[in-house]
Amino acid sequence: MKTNFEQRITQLAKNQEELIQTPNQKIEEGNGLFNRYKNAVLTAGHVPFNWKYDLNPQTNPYLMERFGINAVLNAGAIKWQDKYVLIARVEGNDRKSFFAVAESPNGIDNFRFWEYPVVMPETHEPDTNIYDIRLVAHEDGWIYGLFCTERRDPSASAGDQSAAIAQCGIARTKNLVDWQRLADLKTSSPQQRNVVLHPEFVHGKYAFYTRPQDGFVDAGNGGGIGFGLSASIENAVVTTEIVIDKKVYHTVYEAKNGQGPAPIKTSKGWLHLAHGVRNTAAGLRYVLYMFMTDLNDLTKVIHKPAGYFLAPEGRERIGDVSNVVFSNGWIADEDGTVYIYYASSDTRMHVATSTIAQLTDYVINNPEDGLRSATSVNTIIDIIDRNKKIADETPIAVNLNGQSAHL
Ligand code: M1P
Repeated sequence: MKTNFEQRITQLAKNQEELIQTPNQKIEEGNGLFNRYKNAVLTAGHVPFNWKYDLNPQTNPYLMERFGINAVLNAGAIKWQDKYVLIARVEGNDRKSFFAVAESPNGIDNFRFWEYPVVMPETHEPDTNIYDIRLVAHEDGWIYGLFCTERRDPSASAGDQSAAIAQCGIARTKNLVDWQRLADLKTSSPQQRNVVLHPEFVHGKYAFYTRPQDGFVDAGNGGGIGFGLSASIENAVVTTEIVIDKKVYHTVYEAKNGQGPAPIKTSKGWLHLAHGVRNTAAGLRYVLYMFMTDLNDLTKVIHKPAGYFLAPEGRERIGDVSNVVFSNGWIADEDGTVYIYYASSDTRMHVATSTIAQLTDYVINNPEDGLRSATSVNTIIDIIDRNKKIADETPIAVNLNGQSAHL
């Protein structure tokens, strides 16, 4: 006969296995651009229960959760040894984030955390909090992880316990287990988040997407996605940041924006996924948007459709920081499928799938932002007129409520 302690451990193990092994299903009704999936791919519930519970009845007679996990979000992504690998931001109940690797055989379900969380080495200046890693297999042969390292602002008064300084931490690895920490990126900006390494050398140098920002939360006079070069990666310094995609009045990125994962190279240009932020009466709203840069000049945006690519929907709207989607990881497979990993409301991870062909068509052919209501109306009228023309030339027969009609 099992003791109550043993029964509860069995239940914990069973619940966790059921969660991990639940097959995910594509939601077929898409927008022609991507498909969402029914289940979140990684949640606090996926974190191994032996990270949370002391399983010894002598030292934990109540089988009490000793280390609570609050959320699993903002994961970097990479295809590695034929597995779809996420390095997630795991946030404890204590508000501290750390990184942990989870892998899946197919990219859409069965994500399982590795045995231990990542032990990230530190610089001489210890990190208070680390989060939002971007993974890049660089042409120099290393896998890099660039992430935000946050520390208390040393100039803050004793009464101000929330003033922080965010900077870009850099680490590299060959096996995703042993990490070598390099010096934090140096730029002239007082705050840096959302820094991403470009996968190729540019003029023989390491290239970085940055996000110069005045304050910890507000972009202030800074903001925009910047771009800069550094001769060294061990002691990376970007002296000149060119803003390639700036904040714009009355858009989904009017308050701030940031590069998502590293861009994907296509025959037409580099595909970028980014997040845009605007303020509302209900607080900040984070959405994802896309653009394309020139193959020969990474500072030149050659295509940028209007508005957002993906915004929080349904249950994605609710969480620790509601009305947020954020992506810092995607995987482009050999067959052209793109797995877009995104977190909703700073709480859990999802996947959406698309293809290079669809994403390229989207960025090139969807209309640009005319920046005014009247231009939006003109864009719609143009679509209606073209649809009327095609309907006259080659009408499509449909059956609506038992009645045949032509569109
Ligand atoms: O809470 C939403 C996001 O806020 C920050 O984003 P940004 O760097 O653009 O300001 C980050 O803390 C991010 O982790 C978080 O998801």
